[in-house]
Amino acid sequence: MLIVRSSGVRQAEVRRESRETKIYVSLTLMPGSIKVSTPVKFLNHMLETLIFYMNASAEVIAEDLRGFDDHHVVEDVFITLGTAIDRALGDRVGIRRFGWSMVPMDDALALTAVDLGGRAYWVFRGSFIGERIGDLTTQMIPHIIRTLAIHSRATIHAEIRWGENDHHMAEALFKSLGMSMAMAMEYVDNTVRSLKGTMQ
Ligand SMILES: [Mn+2]
Repeated sequence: MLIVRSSGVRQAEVRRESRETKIYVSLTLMPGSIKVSTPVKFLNHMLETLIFYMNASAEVIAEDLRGFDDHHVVEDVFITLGTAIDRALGDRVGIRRFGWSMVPMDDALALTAVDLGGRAYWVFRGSFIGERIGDLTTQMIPHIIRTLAIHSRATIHAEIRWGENDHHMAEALFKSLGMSMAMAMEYVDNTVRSLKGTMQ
């Protein structure tokens, strides 16, 4: 069951419930309070980072009804957050559309570029040293990029250029993604930034 409610004020509330997970996302594209609660602790850290650098405020609550591993809840959180971003952007008229950033964190360097023109595509380059960071499996990180791109209808190119510490590499990536999204989502003027005349 998918219930979507949105208004014209860059805000969306999305609930996604299945036999595997229950997800609630309330998103406003303005800085403010950030409340994140999922069973995957390192995911909470990355979600708070992403939302903060996206200049957004949000409440993200996730429950895992089966508890097999981190896969279902991580994927379903990003399906729901991506849907909320899509709804909050509405017709996308007036946004900058493109955003990019390169972010270091000590040893790690991450770069991302996004296009919010309405077409989903994703490229991820990079590799982690270990199989998990805390309770998040590192193979879910490229999967997050893919899921977010599909459901927010964004093109996302993401690269972890180098690094020696998986926590730093992941955190630099989510900071960079947040900054690129903030830049692309920023309202510029009342024009459609496409020669085609529409971003639908
Ligand atoms: Mn950290």
